[in-house]
Amino acid sequence: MPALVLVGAQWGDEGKGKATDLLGGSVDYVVRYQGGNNAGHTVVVGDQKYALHLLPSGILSPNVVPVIGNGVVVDPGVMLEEIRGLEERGIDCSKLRLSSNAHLITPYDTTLDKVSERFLGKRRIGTTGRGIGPAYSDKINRVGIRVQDIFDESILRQKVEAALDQKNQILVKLYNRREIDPGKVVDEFLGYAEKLAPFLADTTLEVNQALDDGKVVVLEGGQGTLLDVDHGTYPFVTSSNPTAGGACTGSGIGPTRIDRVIGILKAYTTRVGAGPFPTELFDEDGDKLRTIGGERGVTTGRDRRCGWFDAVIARYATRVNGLTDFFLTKLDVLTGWERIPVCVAYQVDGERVTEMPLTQTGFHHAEPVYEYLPGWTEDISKAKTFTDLPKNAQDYVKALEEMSGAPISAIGVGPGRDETIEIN
Ligand code: 2SA
Ligand code: GDP
Ligand code: MG
Repeated sequence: MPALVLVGAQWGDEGKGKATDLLGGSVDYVVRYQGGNNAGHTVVVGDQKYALHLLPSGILSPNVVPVIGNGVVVDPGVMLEEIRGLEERGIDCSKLRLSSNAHLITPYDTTLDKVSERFLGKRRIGTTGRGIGPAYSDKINRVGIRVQDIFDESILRQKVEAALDQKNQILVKLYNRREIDPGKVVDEFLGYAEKLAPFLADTTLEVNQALDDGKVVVLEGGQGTLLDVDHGTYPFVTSSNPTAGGACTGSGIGPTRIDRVIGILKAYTTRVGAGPFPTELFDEDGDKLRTIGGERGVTTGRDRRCGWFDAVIARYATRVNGLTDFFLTKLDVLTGWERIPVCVAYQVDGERVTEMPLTQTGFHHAEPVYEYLPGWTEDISKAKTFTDLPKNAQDYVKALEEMSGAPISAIGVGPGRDETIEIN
């Protein structure tokens, strides 16, 4: 059996956690392949709500082996705390596997993330402040600390000292902060070794073997396509590759193993943090989407920016991820509008474009061109089949499908596990 990828088709928070959880019953492995505890994946099971930041959403399904792949950056304290919180609620985390090659988020990464954002002032990215960018730049600069390093004290000490030689200069001279003591970082990390040891694994080997044995593997993306460091709205992006290509490098499987790439697509659009957002609303419609949709950051509690559906970015997501199908989420949130604007193209410096503009400046200048679709007022949260939806809601879904370039195979009509319409 092959692997499938779940990827956010917009700027994250499309409902990937719920989608992963939905597949949980028929899945053997759920692998996170990028990002870290900047993610906020919400899963609602009955009357219980879980907010996962680092752990794969598959952790909530008893038969799933959850895996933190090599492409993830791990804050070990946060990881142990998240496990503790789940175990307190009766969730068994003992099957969790942690790649020995994953990089660690160090205390200096978190400090640098926060102080550099403050330093940027108006030009800040609006990061989650979890040390994600600095940890990935350590990795690329070859001064990163990996999970395996905390099991070798002498290597750990050498690496932390080497990294801090450089970082302390930056902290003191550029940011006017106090030096960080390498000895303290080493002691803190050594203190995690015993607790992390049971999870340590050659995850690439295990996941490939699982595929050889006919198991079903889901590769769970964090954030979303437009936050991808290569394909997103750079520099207003996260520092990893949430897009489908990242699923291979971040988990250590080859592209030939993947036969399905599902884009999770919200029926409108949201974004957290700074950066361009053509369909953003600054009026009461925006407030209404935020309130009804509960659009607040799961990790930082920040209000999410809200706007209408943007077919240009949906098409772009289909292309750069090679999407096979979409899960459309939060259709219920759109109940009650008389007509619903959908962005079908942009006006960029006097020219109409139907694909992403060539340059980031073009995207900053993009003005949405709207088509207006008739809305519905009926409660759709109990709908079980496509034909249970009011005609206008059906037409809205069909229009989005046509504009976005891939079939819609499931529709979310509420946050709960069972509030989903599957389309065969
Ligand atoms: P970072 O911290 O370096 O990854 O931030 C860089 C940009 O990426 C955005 N980003 C996110 N956008 C949406 N959701 C995310 N996860 C949380 C959630 C966010 C939260 O599920 O709600 O709680 O605020 C997420 N993680 C990173 C971020 O806003 C920056 O624009
Ligand atoms: P993720 O980061 O992609 O996993 O998404 P988040 O958990 O950050 O945000 C999605 C939010 O929408 C969560 O609060 C989910 O419980 C909720 N949600 C997911 N699908 C639906 C849906 O179809 N309808 C409604 N009303 N809420 C949904
Ligand atoms: Mg989220």
